[in-house]
Amino acid sequence: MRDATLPDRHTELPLEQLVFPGEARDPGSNSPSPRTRVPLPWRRGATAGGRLGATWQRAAMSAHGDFDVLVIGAGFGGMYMVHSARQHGLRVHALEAGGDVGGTWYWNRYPGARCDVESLEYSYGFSDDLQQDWVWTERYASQPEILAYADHVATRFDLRRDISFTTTVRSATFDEERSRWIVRTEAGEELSGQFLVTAIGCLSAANIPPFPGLEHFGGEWQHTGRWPATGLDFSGKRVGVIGTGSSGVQSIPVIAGQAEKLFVFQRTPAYTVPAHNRALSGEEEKAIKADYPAFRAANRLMITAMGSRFPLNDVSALAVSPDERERLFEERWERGGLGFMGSFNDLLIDAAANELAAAFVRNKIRTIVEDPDVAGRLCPTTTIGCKRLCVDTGYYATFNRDNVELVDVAAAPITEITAAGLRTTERAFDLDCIVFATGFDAMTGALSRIDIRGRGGMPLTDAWAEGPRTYLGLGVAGFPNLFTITGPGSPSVLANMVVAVEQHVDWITGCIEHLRTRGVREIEPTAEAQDAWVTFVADVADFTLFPTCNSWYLGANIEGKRRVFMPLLGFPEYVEQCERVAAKGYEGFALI
Ligand code: N01
Repeated sequence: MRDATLPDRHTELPLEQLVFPGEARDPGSNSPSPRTRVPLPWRRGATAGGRLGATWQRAAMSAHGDFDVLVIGAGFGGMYMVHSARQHGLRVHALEAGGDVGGTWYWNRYPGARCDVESLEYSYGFSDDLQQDWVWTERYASQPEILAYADHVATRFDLRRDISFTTTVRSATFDEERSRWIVRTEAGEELSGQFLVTAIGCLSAANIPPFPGLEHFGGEWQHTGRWPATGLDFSGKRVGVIGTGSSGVQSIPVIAGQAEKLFVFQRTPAYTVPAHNRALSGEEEKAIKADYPAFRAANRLMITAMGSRFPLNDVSALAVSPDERERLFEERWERGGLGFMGSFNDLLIDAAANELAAAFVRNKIRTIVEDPDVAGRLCPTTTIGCKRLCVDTGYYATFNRDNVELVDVAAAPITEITAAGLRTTERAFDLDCIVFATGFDAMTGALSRIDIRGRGGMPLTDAWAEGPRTYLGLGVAGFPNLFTITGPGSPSVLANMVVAVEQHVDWITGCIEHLRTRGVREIEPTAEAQDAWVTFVADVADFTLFPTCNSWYLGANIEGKRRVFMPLLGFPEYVEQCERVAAKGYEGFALI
Protein backbone atom coordinates (compact mmCIF):
# COMPACT_ATOMS: atom_id res chain seq x y z
CA MET A 1 0.00 0.00 0.00
CA ARG A 2 2.66 2.48 0.98
CA ASP A 3 4.72 2.14 -2.20
CA ALA A 4 1.73 2.41 -4.48
CA THR A 5 0.12 5.46 -2.96
CA LEU A 6 2.99 7.65 -1.91
CA PRO A 7 4.51 10.40 -3.95
CA ASP A 8 7.97 9.59 -5.35
CA ARG A 9 9.86 11.55 -2.76
CA HIS A 10 8.69 9.13 -0.08
CA THR A 11 10.66 6.36 -1.62
CA GLU A 12 13.78 8.13 -0.39
CA LEU A 13 12.66 7.63 3.19
CA PRO A 14 13.43 4.07 4.27
CA LEU A 15 10.30 3.60 6.26
CA GLU A 16 11.10 -0.01 6.76
CA GLN A 17 13.68 1.34 9.17
CA LEU A 18 11.06 3.07 11.25
CA VAL A 19 12.84 2.60 14.51
CA PHE A 20 12.80 4.38 17.75
CA PRO A 21 15.82 4.61 19.94
CA GLY A 22 17.23 1.37 21.17
CA GLU A 23 19.77 0.31 23.68
CA ALA A 24 22.74 -1.85 24.39
CA ARG A 25 22.85 -5.45 23.28
CA ASP A 26 25.10 -6.27 26.15
CA PRO A 27 22.89 -7.67 28.88
CA GLY A 28 25.85 -8.93 30.83
CA SER A 29 26.97 -5.43 31.75
CA ASN A 30 24.72 -4.82 34.71
CA SER A 31 27.28 -4.76 37.44
CA PRO A 32 27.18 -1.52 39.37
CA SER A 33 30.32 0.48 38.99
CA PRO A 34 30.41 3.35 41.42
CA ARG A 35 32.85 5.87 40.04
CA THR A 36 33.95 9.26 41.12
CA ARG A 37 32.13 11.87 39.11
CA VAL A 38 33.06 15.27 37.88
CA PRO A 39 32.17 18.24 40.08
CA LEU A 40 28.45 18.83 40.39
CA PRO A 41 26.72 21.52 38.40
CA TRP A 42 25.23 24.03 40.81
CA ARG A 43 28.74 25.18 41.71
CA ARG A 44 29.06 26.91 38.33
CA GLY A 45 25.60 28.52 38.49
CA ALA A 46 26.69 30.25 41.66
CA THR A 47 29.49 32.08 39.87
CA ALA A 48 28.32 32.65 36.31
CA GLY A 49 24.81 33.47 37.48
CA GLY A 50 26.02 35.76 40.24
CA ARG A 51 26.05 39.52 40.11
CA LEU A 52 29.76 39.78 39.38
CA GLY A 53 29.49 37.37 36.45
CA ALA A 54 26.49 39.20 35.00
CA THR A 55 28.20 42.57 35.32
CA TRP A 56 31.34 41.30 33.63
CA GLN A 57 29.31 39.76 30.82
CA ARG A 58 27.37 42.96 30.25
CA ALA A 59 30.60 44.95 30.09
CA ALA A 60 31.99 42.54 27.51
CA MET A 61 28.77 42.67 25.54
CA SER A 62 28.53 46.45 25.36
CA ALA A 63 32.20 46.77 24.45
CA HIS A 64 31.66 44.56 21.43
CA GLY A 65 28.00 45.07 20.50
CA ASP A 66 28.41 44.22 16.81
CA PHE A 67 29.01 40.61 15.95
CA ASP A 68 29.18 38.32 12.98
CA VAL A 69 26.86 35.88 14.67
CA LEU A 70 24.38 36.40 17.49
CA VAL A 71 23.03 33.29 19.14
CA ILE A 72 19.92 33.09 21.30
CA GLY A 73 20.25 30.35 23.88
CA ALA A 74 23.11 28.49 25.54
CA GLY A 75 21.78 24.99 25.76
CA PHE A 76 23.47 22.24 23.79
CA GLY A 77 22.73 24.00 20.49
CA GLY A 78 23.91 27.45 21.56
CA MET A 79 27.05 26.14 23.24
CA TYR A 80 28.22 24.26 20.19
CA MET A 81 27.23 27.18 17.95
CA VAL A 82 29.51 29.48 19.94
CA HIS A 83 32.36 26.97 19.76
CA SER A 84 31.95 26.24 16.07
CA ALA A 85 31.60 29.91 15.08
CA ARG A 86 34.81 30.69 16.91
CA GLN A 87 36.58 27.82 15.15
CA HIS A 88 35.53 29.47 11.88
CA GLY A 89 37.00 32.79 12.98
CA LEU A 90 33.63 34.44 13.51
CA ARG A 91 32.90 37.01 16.20
CA VAL A 92 30.07 35.38 18.08
CA HIS A 93 28.03 36.15 21.14
CA ALA A 94 25.20 34.22 22.79
CA LEU A 95 22.40 35.55 24.96
CA GLU A 96 20.93 33.20 27.53
CA ALA A 97 17.95 33.79 29.82
CA GLY A 98 19.19 31.27 32.38
CA GLY A 99 21.96 31.81 34.89
CA ASP A 100 24.27 29.35 33.17
CA VAL A 101 24.63 26.91 30.29
CA GLY A 102 22.52 23.75 29.89
CA GLY A 103 19.19 24.88 28.42
CA THR A 104 16.61 22.17 29.09
CA TRP A 105 18.86 20.65 31.72
CA TYR A 106 19.30 24.00 33.44
CA TRP A 107 15.55 24.53 33.80
CA ASN A 108 14.13 21.02 34.24
CA ARG A 109 15.45 20.22 37.71
CA TYR A 110 12.27 18.52 38.91
CA PRO A 111 12.65 15.38 41.04
CA GLY A 112 13.42 12.35 38.92
CA ALA A 113 14.43 14.33 35.79
CA ARG A 114 16.48 12.06 33.60
CA CYS A 115 17.18 11.68 29.89
CA ASP A 116 15.32 9.03 27.88
CA VAL A 117 18.22 8.70 25.42
CA GLU A 118 21.21 6.67 26.57
CA SER A 119 24.01 8.78 27.96
CA LEU A 120 26.72 7.29 25.72
CA GLU A 121 24.64 8.62 22.82
CA TYR A 122 23.20 11.81 24.32
CA SER A 123 26.49 13.69 24.25
CA TYR A 124 28.61 15.70 21.85
CA GLY A 125 30.67 13.90 19.23
CA PHE A 126 32.51 16.93 17.83
CA SER A 127 35.57 16.42 20.03
CA ASP A 128 37.06 12.98 20.37
CA ASP A 129 39.08 14.09 23.39
CA LEU A 130 35.88 15.21 25.08
CA GLN A 131 34.00 12.00 24.41
CA GLN A 132 36.96 9.91 25.51
CA ASP A 133 37.50 11.84 28.74
CA TRP A 134 33.96 12.16 29.96
CA VAL A 135 32.65 9.26 32.03
CA TRP A 136 28.90 8.68 32.28
CA THR A 137 27.86 6.79 35.38
CA GLU A 138 24.43 5.52 34.33
CA ARG A 139 22.71 4.11 31.30
CA TYR A 140 20.32 7.08 31.37
CA ALA A 141 21.91 10.18 32.83
CA SER A 142 20.15 12.17 35.53
CA GLN A 143 19.56 15.89 35.14
CA PRO A 144 22.39 16.82 37.58
CA GLU A 145 24.84 14.68 35.64
CA ILE A 146 23.86 16.17 32.27
CA LEU A 147 24.13 19.66 33.72
CA ALA A 148 27.56 18.75 35.08
CA TYR A 149 28.49 17.66 31.55
CA ALA A 150 27.29 20.99 30.10
CA ASP A 151 29.33 22.78 32.75
CA HIS A 152 32.38 20.71 31.86
CA VAL A 153 32.00 21.46 28.14
CA ALA A 154 31.57 25.19 28.78
CA THR A 155 34.68 25.27 30.94
CA ARG A 156 36.76 23.01 28.74
CA PHE A 157 36.12 25.13 25.63
CA ASP A 158 36.00 28.43 27.53
CA LEU A 159 32.55 29.18 26.15
CA ARG A 160 31.29 31.47 28.89
CA ARG A 161 33.39 34.43 27.79
CA ASP A 162 31.12 34.73 24.75
CA ILE A 163 27.81 34.19 26.52
CA SER A 164 25.71 36.70 28.46
CA PHE A 165 23.64 34.95 31.12
CA THR A 166 20.41 36.11 32.77
CA THR A 167 19.79 37.99 29.53
CA THR A 168 16.37 37.60 27.96
CA VAL A 169 15.95 38.63 24.36
CA ARG A 170 12.90 40.79 23.80
CA SER A 171 13.10 41.46 20.06
CA ALA A 172 15.13 40.78 16.94
CA THR A 173 14.63 42.97 13.88
CA PHE A 174 16.27 42.63 10.50
CA ASP A 175 17.67 45.97 9.37
CA GLU A 176 17.38 45.71 5.60
CA GLU A 177 19.64 48.68 4.89
CA ARG A 178 22.54 47.29 6.87
CA SER A 179 21.74 43.61 6.34
CA ARG A 180 22.03 43.06 10.06
CA TRP A 181 19.91 41.72 12.86
CA ILE A 182 19.31 44.15 15.71
CA VAL A 183 18.64 42.31 18.94
CA ARG A 184 17.27 44.02 22.04
CA THR A 185 17.20 42.50 25.49
CA GLU A 186 14.68 42.93 28.29
CA ALA A 187 17.28 45.03 30.11
CA GLY A 188 17.50 47.41 27.16
CA GLU A 189 20.85 46.38 25.66
CA GLU A 190 21.13 46.45 21.89
CA LEU A 191 23.41 44.21 19.86
CA SER A 192 23.75 43.57 16.18
CA GLY A 193 24.87 40.61 14.15
CA GLN A 194 25.06 39.79 10.47
CA PHE A 195 23.56 36.41 11.28
CA LEU A 196 21.06 35.45 13.95
CA VAL A 197 20.96 31.86 15.14
CA THR A 198 18.14 30.73 17.40
CA ALA A 199 19.10 27.90 19.73
CA ILE A 200 16.24 28.31 22.14
CA GLY A 201 15.12 24.71 22.40
CA CYS A 202 12.06 22.87 21.19
CA LEU A 203 10.61 22.33 24.66
CA SER A 204 11.51 25.48 26.54
CA ALA A 205 8.37 27.63 26.57
CA ALA A 206 6.53 26.33 29.64
CA ASN A 207 2.78 25.84 29.30
CA ILE A 208 0.83 26.71 32.41
CA PRO A 209 -2.88 26.25 31.69
CA PRO A 210 -4.84 29.39 32.51
CA PHE A 211 -6.77 27.94 35.45
CA PRO A 212 -8.60 30.75 37.18
CA GLY A 213 -7.44 31.55 40.71
CA LEU A 214 -3.76 30.56 40.58
CA GLU A 215 -2.78 33.92 42.00
CA HIS A 216 -4.82 33.16 45.14
CA PHE A 217 -3.19 29.81 45.87
CA GLY A 218 -1.80 29.88 49.40
CA GLY A 219 0.75 27.09 48.93
CA GLU A 220 3.75 26.78 46.64
CA TRP A 221 3.52 25.90 42.97
CA GLN A 222 6.08 25.24 40.24
CA HIS A 223 6.21 24.15 36.62
CA THR A 224 8.53 21.18 36.00
CA GLY A 225 10.30 23.12 33.26
CA ARG A 226 11.07 26.08 35.55
CA TRP A 227 12.10 24.18 38.64
CA PRO A 228 14.03 26.18 41.25
CA ALA A 229 17.66 25.21 41.82
CA THR A 230 16.93 25.14 45.54
CA GLY A 231 14.39 22.34 44.99
CA LEU A 232 11.10 21.87 46.82
CA ASP A 233 10.67 20.02 50.08
CA PHE A 234 7.57 17.85 49.85
CA SER A 235 7.97 16.05 53.17
CA GLY A 236 4.78 16.06 55.21
CA LYS A 237 2.98 17.93 52.41
CA ARG A 238 -0.17 17.32 50.39
CA VAL A 239 0.94 17.61 46.79
CA GLY A 240 -0.99 17.74 43.54
CA VAL A 241 0.72 16.91 40.24
CA ILE A 242 -1.20 18.04 37.17
CA GLY A 243 -0.15 16.20 34.01
CA THR A 244 1.05 12.71 33.18
CA GLY A 245 3.42 13.18 30.22
CA SER A 246 7.16 12.43 30.52
CA SER A 247 7.72 15.07 33.22
CA GLY A 248 4.81 13.84 35.34
CA VAL A 249 5.72 10.20 34.81
CA GLN A 250 9.29 10.83 35.97
CA SER A 251 8.49 13.06 38.92
CA ILE A 252 5.41 11.28 40.34
CA PRO A 253 7.25 8.22 41.75
CA VAL A 254 9.86 10.43 43.42
CA ILE A 255 7.36 12.93 44.83
CA ALA A 256 5.21 10.04 46.08
CA GLY A 257 8.17 8.86 48.14
CA GLN A 258 8.50 12.26 49.81
CA ALA A 259 4.99 13.65 50.18
CA GLU A 260 2.47 12.79 52.85
CA LYS A 261 -0.25 12.61 50.22
CA LEU A 262 -0.01 12.83 46.44
CA PHE A 263 -2.93 13.49 44.12
CA VAL A 264 -2.18 12.77 40.46
CA PHE A 265 -4.50 14.79 38.22
CA GLN A 266 -4.62 12.81 34.97
CA ARG A 267 -6.44 14.01 31.86
CA THR A 268 -5.02 11.50 29.38
CA PRO A 269 -3.20 8.35 30.52
CA ALA A 270 0.30 7.98 29.11
CA TYR A 271 2.01 4.92 27.71
CA THR A 272 5.25 4.42 29.53
CA VAL A 273 7.87 1.69 29.38
CA PRO A 274 10.41 0.92 32.10
CA ALA A 275 13.85 2.49 31.81
CA HIS A 276 15.62 -0.31 33.66
CA ASN A 277 18.23 2.29 34.37
CA ARG A 278 21.48 0.94 35.77
CA ALA A 279 25.06 1.86 36.43
CA LEU A 280 27.17 1.67 33.29
CA SER A 281 29.79 -0.99 33.32
CA GLY A 282 33.34 -0.06 32.48
CA GLU A 283 33.30 -2.80 29.84
CA GLU A 284 30.37 -1.28 27.96
CA GLU A 285 31.97 2.14 28.01
CA LYS A 286 35.34 0.73 26.95
CA ALA A 287 33.79 -1.06 24.00
CA ILE A 288 32.25 2.15 22.71
CA LYS A 289 35.27 4.30 23.39
CA ALA A 290 37.44 1.87 21.44
CA ASP A 291 35.90 3.42 18.32
CA TYR A 292 33.54 6.21 19.33
CA PRO A 293 33.46 7.81 15.84
CA ALA A 294 32.20 4.54 14.33
CA PHE A 295 29.52 4.33 17.02
CA ARG A 296 28.41 7.89 16.29
CA ALA A 297 28.38 7.19 12.56
CA ALA A 298 26.24 4.08 13.04
CA ASN A 299 23.74 6.04 15.11
CA ARG A 300 23.54 8.80 12.52
CA LEU A 301 22.29 6.17 10.08
CA MET A 302 19.32 5.36 12.30
CA ILE A 303 16.04 7.06 11.52
CA THR A 304 16.11 8.82 14.90
CA ALA A 305 19.92 9.15 15.01
CA MET A 306 20.24 6.74 17.91
CA GLY A 307 19.91 3.14 18.99
CA SER A 308 22.23 1.40 16.53
CA ARG A 309 23.14 -1.27 19.05
CA PHE A 310 19.58 -2.51 19.23
CA PRO A 311 17.94 -1.63 15.94
CA LEU A 312 14.47 -2.13 14.62
CA ASN A 313 13.18 -5.66 14.25
CA ASP A 314 12.37 -5.47 10.56
CA VAL A 315 9.24 -7.62 10.69
CA SER A 316 5.57 -6.68 10.75
CA ALA A 317 3.77 -7.22 14.06
CA LEU A 318 1.01 -8.81 11.99
CA ALA A 319 3.33 -11.34 10.37
CA VAL A 320 4.23 -13.41 13.44
CA SER A 321 2.30 -15.76 15.70
CA PRO A 322 0.75 -14.35 18.91
CA ASP A 323 3.32 -16.24 21.01
CA GLU A 324 6.24 -14.91 19.00
CA ARG A 325 4.82 -11.40 19.17
CA GLU A 326 4.44 -11.61 22.92
CA ARG A 327 8.00 -12.90 23.24
CA LEU A 328 9.41 -10.02 21.21
CA PHE A 329 7.40 -7.35 23.05
CA GLU A 330 8.46 -8.90 26.35
CA GLU A 331 12.11 -8.89 25.30
CA ARG A 332 11.99 -5.17 24.49
CA TRP A 333 10.02 -4.41 27.67
CA GLU A 334 12.69 -6.18 29.70
CA ARG A 335 15.47 -4.26 27.96
CA GLY A 336 13.59 -1.05 28.69
CA GLY A 337 13.54 2.33 27.00
CA LEU A 338 12.22 3.81 23.77
CA GLY A 339 13.51 0.81 21.79
CA PHE A 340 10.18 -0.82 22.66
CA MET A 341 8.71 0.90 19.59
CA GLY A 342 11.25 -0.97 17.47
CA SER A 343 9.72 -4.35 18.40
CA PHE A 344 8.27 -4.45 14.88
CA ASN A 345 8.61 -2.36 11.75
CA ASP A 346 5.02 -1.18 11.43
CA LEU A 347 4.03 -0.01 14.92
CA LEU A 348 3.97 3.61 13.82
CA ILE A 349 2.51 3.13 10.38
CA ASP A 350 -0.18 0.48 10.78
CA ALA A 351 -3.05 0.97 13.24
CA ALA A 352 -3.65 -2.77 13.71
CA ALA A 353 0.02 -3.39 14.49
CA ASN A 354 0.04 -0.42 16.82
CA GLU A 355 -2.96 -1.74 18.72
CA LEU A 356 -1.08 -4.97 19.45
CA ALA A 357 1.71 -3.02 21.15
CA ALA A 358 -0.84 -0.86 22.99
CA ALA A 359 -2.65 -3.96 24.26
CA PHE A 360 0.64 -5.42 25.48
CA VAL A 361 1.32 -2.31 27.58
CA ARG A 362 -2.25 -2.25 28.92
CA ASN A 363 -1.80 -5.85 30.07
CA LYS A 364 1.39 -4.82 31.85
CA ILE A 365 -0.49 -2.01 33.61
CA ARG A 366 -3.16 -4.45 34.79
CA THR A 367 -0.47 -6.80 36.06
CA ILE A 368 1.44 -4.12 37.95
CA VAL A 369 -1.41 -2.04 39.42
CA GLU A 370 -3.27 -3.93 42.14
CA ASP A 371 -6.58 -2.02 42.16
CA PRO A 372 -8.40 -2.98 38.93
CA ASP A 373 -10.34 0.28 38.89
CA VAL A 374 -7.12 2.36 39.12
CA ALA A 375 -5.44 0.12 36.55
CA GLY A 376 -8.35 0.65 34.18
CA ARG A 377 -8.09 4.42 34.52
CA LEU A 378 -4.33 4.27 33.85
CA CYS A 379 -4.83 2.34 30.63
CA PRO A 380 -4.49 4.56 27.55
CA THR A 381 -6.69 3.93 24.55
CA THR A 382 -4.85 6.16 22.08
CA THR A 383 -2.21 5.20 19.52
CA ILE A 384 0.97 4.16 21.31
CA GLY A 385 3.98 6.28 20.35
CA CYS A 386 1.78 8.95 18.80
CA LYS A 387 2.49 11.16 21.76
CA ARG A 388 6.11 10.68 22.72
CA LEU A 389 6.46 7.42 24.61
CA CYS A 390 7.45 7.95 28.24
CA VAL A 391 10.26 6.07 29.96
CA ASP A 392 9.83 5.58 33.67
CA THR A 393 11.17 4.13 36.87
CA GLY A 394 8.37 2.63 38.94
CA TYR A 395 5.54 4.78 37.56
CA TYR A 396 2.66 2.30 37.49
CA ALA A 397 3.70 0.67 40.78
CA THR A 398 3.48 4.10 42.42
CA PHE A 399 -0.31 3.77 42.23
CA ASN A 400 -0.13 0.83 44.65
CA ARG A 401 1.02 3.18 47.40
CA ASP A 402 -1.46 4.17 50.12
CA ASN A 403 -0.52 7.84 49.89
CA VAL A 404 -1.21 8.16 46.13
CA GLU A 405 -4.58 8.88 44.58
CA LEU A 406 -5.32 9.04 40.85
CA VAL A 407 -7.84 11.70 39.95
CA ASP A 408 -9.49 11.59 36.53
CA VAL A 409 -9.71 15.19 35.32
CA ALA A 410 -11.00 14.15 31.92
CA ALA A 411 -14.23 13.00 33.60
CA ALA A 412 -14.27 15.90 36.07
CA PRO A 413 -12.03 18.74 34.83
CA ILE A 414 -10.21 21.21 37.03
CA THR A 415 -12.34 24.32 37.28
CA GLU A 416 -10.18 26.57 39.43
CA ILE A 417 -7.22 26.89 41.72
CA THR A 418 -8.31 28.01 45.16
CA ALA A 419 -6.47 29.49 48.14
CA ALA A 420 -6.53 26.02 49.74
CA GLY A 421 -5.81 23.87 46.69
CA LEU A 422 -7.88 23.20 43.61
CA ARG A 423 -11.40 22.28 42.63
CA THR A 424 -12.73 20.01 39.93
CA THR A 425 -16.32 19.81 38.76
CA GLU A 426 -16.78 17.08 41.39
CA ARG A 427 -14.60 17.79 44.38
CA ALA A 428 -12.28 20.18 46.22
CA PHE A 429 -8.69 19.16 47.06
CA ASP A 430 -6.64 20.72 49.85
CA LEU A 431 -3.03 21.04 48.72
CA ASP A 432 0.21 22.51 50.06
CA CYS A 433 2.01 22.29 46.70
CA ILE A 434 0.93 22.11 43.08
CA VAL A 435 3.30 20.78 40.42
CA PHE A 436 2.43 21.74 36.88
CA ALA A 437 3.76 18.93 34.69
CA THR A 438 1.70 20.44 31.91
CA GLY A 439 4.28 20.57 29.16
CA PHE A 440 5.40 23.19 26.70
CA ASP A 441 4.34 25.32 23.77
CA ALA A 442 6.62 23.11 21.72
CA MET A 443 8.89 24.03 18.80
CA THR A 444 7.40 27.45 18.04
CA GLY A 445 6.54 28.77 21.51
CA ALA A 446 10.00 30.02 22.42
CA LEU A 447 10.35 31.74 19.02
CA SER A 448 6.93 33.37 19.13
CA ARG A 449 7.62 34.79 22.60
CA ILE A 450 10.34 36.96 21.01
CA ASP A 451 9.26 39.78 18.71
CA ILE A 452 11.13 38.60 15.59
CA ARG A 453 10.70 40.75 12.50
CA GLY A 454 12.03 40.12 9.02
CA ARG A 455 11.75 42.04 5.75
CA GLY A 456 9.30 44.93 5.79
CA GLY A 457 8.94 44.53 9.55
CA MET A 458 6.98 41.29 9.09
CA PRO A 459 6.52 39.57 12.48
CA LEU A 460 7.46 35.89 12.50
CA THR A 461 4.18 35.20 14.31
CA ASP A 462 2.31 36.59 11.28
CA ALA A 463 4.44 34.62 8.82
CA TRP A 464 3.60 31.52 10.87
CA ALA A 465 -0.05 32.32 11.56
CA GLU A 466 -1.12 29.17 9.69
CA GLY A 467 1.60 27.09 11.32
CA PRO A 468 5.39 27.19 11.11
CA ARG A 469 6.88 27.44 7.62
CA THR A 470 10.58 26.81 7.09
CA TYR A 471 12.96 25.45 4.53
CA LEU A 472 14.88 22.48 5.96
CA GLY A 473 13.80 23.64 9.40
CA LEU A 474 16.78 25.96 9.14
CA GLY A 475 15.61 29.13 7.43
CA VAL A 476 12.44 31.15 6.91
CA ALA A 477 11.46 33.03 3.74
CA GLY A 478 11.33 36.76 4.45
CA PHE A 479 13.79 36.44 7.34
CA PRO A 480 17.27 36.73 5.80
CA ASN A 481 20.34 35.51 7.67
CA LEU A 482 18.20 33.80 10.31
CA PHE A 483 19.05 30.20 11.16
CA THR A 484 16.83 28.14 13.44
CA ILE A 485 18.68 25.29 15.17
CA THR A 486 16.31 22.27 15.38
CA GLY A 487 13.54 24.43 13.98
CA PRO A 488 10.14 23.09 12.91
CA GLY A 489 10.50 21.10 9.72
CA SER A 490 13.72 19.43 10.85
CA PRO A 491 14.11 16.07 12.67
CA SER A 492 14.70 17.84 16.00
CA VAL A 493 12.52 16.13 18.64
CA LEU A 494 12.24 12.97 16.52
CA ALA A 495 16.00 12.54 16.70
CA ASN A 496 18.69 12.42 19.35
CA MET A 497 18.75 16.16 20.04
CA VAL A 498 22.50 16.42 20.57
CA VAL A 499 23.18 14.80 17.22
CA ALA A 500 20.53 17.00 15.59
CA VAL A 501 22.03 20.22 16.94
CA GLU A 502 25.55 19.23 15.93
CA GLN A 503 24.40 18.56 12.39
CA HIS A 504 22.60 21.91 12.23
CA VAL A 505 25.49 23.89 13.67
CA ASP A 506 27.97 22.29 11.27
CA TRP A 507 25.67 23.07 8.35
CA ILE A 508 25.14 26.69 9.49
CA THR A 509 28.83 27.46 10.01
CA GLY A 510 29.63 25.81 6.67
CA CYS A 511 26.99 27.99 5.04
CA ILE A 512 28.27 31.18 6.65
CA GLU A 513 31.77 30.38 5.52
CA HIS A 514 30.49 29.82 1.97
CA LEU A 515 28.74 33.20 2.01
CA ARG A 516 31.64 35.12 3.45
CA THR A 517 34.24 33.72 1.10
CA ARG A 518 32.01 34.82 -1.79
CA GLY A 519 31.10 38.21 -0.38
CA VAL A 520 27.41 37.32 -0.11
CA ARG A 521 25.60 39.57 2.37
CA GLU A 522 22.29 37.78 2.68
CA ILE A 523 20.80 34.32 2.41
CA GLU A 524 17.11 33.51 2.55
CA PRO A 525 14.94 30.57 1.46
CA THR A 526 12.86 31.11 -1.64
CA ALA A 527 9.11 30.94 -1.14
CA GLU A 528 8.93 28.05 -3.62
CA ALA A 529 11.54 25.95 -1.83
CA GLN A 530 9.87 26.64 1.49
CA ASP A 531 6.40 25.72 0.22
CA ALA A 532 7.71 22.45 -1.18
CA TRP A 533 9.46 21.66 2.09
CA VAL A 534 6.37 22.33 4.21
CA THR A 535 4.38 19.99 1.96
CA PHE A 536 7.09 17.34 2.17
CA VAL A 537 7.20 17.44 5.99
CA ALA A 538 3.40 17.08 6.13
CA ASP A 539 3.42 14.22 3.61
CA VAL A 540 5.98 12.29 5.64
CA ALA A 541 3.91 12.77 8.80
CA ASP A 542 0.74 11.67 6.98
CA PHE A 543 2.42 8.44 6.08
CA THR A 544 2.66 7.61 9.81
CA LEU A 545 0.18 7.39 12.68
CA PHE A 546 1.61 10.57 14.26
CA PRO A 547 -1.24 12.83 13.16
CA THR A 548 -3.85 10.57 14.81
CA CYS A 549 -3.69 11.98 18.34
CA ASN A 550 -3.58 15.34 20.09
CA SER A 551 0.13 15.65 20.74
CA TRP A 552 2.44 18.59 21.25
CA TYR A 553 4.14 17.52 17.99
CA LEU A 554 0.97 18.91 16.39
CA GLY A 555 0.62 21.86 18.72
CA ALA A 556 -2.63 20.30 19.90
CA ASN A 557 -1.83 20.91 23.58
CA ILE A 558 -1.99 24.68 23.15
CA GLU A 559 -5.38 26.26 22.73
CA GLY A 560 -5.71 28.15 19.46
CA LYS A 561 -2.43 26.83 18.03
CA ARG A 562 -2.65 25.76 14.42
CA ARG A 563 -2.61 21.97 14.05
CA VAL A 564 0.53 21.24 12.03
CA PHE A 565 2.89 18.32 12.50
CA MET A 566 6.14 20.16 13.21
CA PRO A 567 9.11 17.76 13.25
CA LEU A 568 10.35 15.69 10.30
CA LEU A 569 10.83 11.96 10.60
CA GLY A 570 13.99 10.53 9.04
CA PHE A 571 17.35 11.87 10.19
CA PRO A 572 19.69 10.20 7.62
CA GLU A 573 17.65 11.28 4.60
CA TYR A 574 17.36 14.75 6.06
CA VAL A 575 21.14 15.00 6.45
CA GLU A 576 21.61 13.89 2.86
CA GLN A 577 19.16 16.54 1.72
CA CYS A 578 20.97 19.26 3.67
CA GLU A 579 24.27 18.15 2.16
CA ARG A 580 22.78 18.11 -1.34
CA VAL A 581 21.46 21.63 -0.89
CA ALA A 582 24.87 22.86 0.24
CA ALA A 583 26.71 21.04 -2.55
CA LYS A 584 24.47 22.75 -5.10
CA GLY A 585 25.44 26.20 -3.85
CA TYR A 586 22.57 26.36 -1.32
CA GLU A 587 19.85 25.38 -3.68
CA GLY A 588 16.45 26.70 -2.64
CA PHE A 589 18.00 29.75 -1.01
CA ALA A 590 18.37 33.18 -2.58
CA LEU A 591 21.90 34.53 -2.12
CA ILE A 592 22.27 38.29 -2.39
O1 N01 B 1 4.62 17.53 28.75
P1 N01 B 1 3.46 16.76 27.94
P2 N01 B 1 5.89 16.93 29.48
N1 N01 B 1 -5.63 19.96 32.64
O2 N01 B 1 2.88 17.78 27.03
C1 N01 B 1 -1.52 17.53 30.89
C2 N01 B 1 10.25 15.90 26.75
N2 N01 B 1 10.66 15.39 28.05
O3 N01 B 1 6.62 18.07 30.11
O4 N01 B 1 -2.40 14.68 27.45
C3 N01 B 1 -5.15 18.75 32.92
O5 N01 B 1 3.96 15.52 27.37
C4 N01 B 1 -1.55 16.79 29.58
O6 N01 B 1 -2.77 16.14 29.41
P3 N01 B 1 -3.30 15.80 27.91
C5 N01 B 1 9.59 14.78 25.98
O7 N01 B 1 9.84 14.95 24.61
C6 N01 B 1 11.60 14.42 28.05
O8 N01 B 1 5.54 15.82 30.34
O9 N01 B 1 -3.10 17.06 27.11
N3 N01 B 1 -4.04 18.23 32.40
C7 N01 B 1 -0.35 15.85 29.77
O10 N01 B 1 -0.69 14.75 30.55
C8 N01 B 1 8.15 15.03 26.32
O11 N01 B 1 7.23 14.45 25.44
C9 N01 B 1 11.97 13.86 29.22
O12 N01 B 1 -4.70 15.43 28.07
C10 N01 B 1 -3.37 19.00 31.53
C11 N01 B 1 0.61 16.74 30.55
O13 N01 B 1 -0.15 17.77 31.15
C12 N01 B 1 8.10 16.53 26.34
O14 N01 B 1 9.31 16.93 26.94
C13 N01 B 1 11.41 14.26 30.41
C14 N01 B 1 -3.80 20.28 31.18
C15 N01 B 1 1.64 17.38 29.67
O15 N01 B 1 2.44 16.38 29.07
C16 N01 B 1 6.96 17.13 27.12
O16 N01 B 1 6.76 16.37 28.31
C17 N01 B 1 10.46 15.26 30.38
C18 N01 B 1 -4.99 20.76 31.78
N4 N01 B 1 -5.48 21.97 31.47
C19 N01 B 1 10.09 15.82 29.19
N5 N01 B 1 -2.93 20.80 30.29
C20 N01 B 1 12.98 12.80 29.18
O17 N01 B 1 13.99 12.87 28.53
C21 N01 B 1 -1.98 19.85 30.09
N6 N01 B 1 -2.27 18.77 30.83
C22 N01 B 1 12.65 11.59 29.87
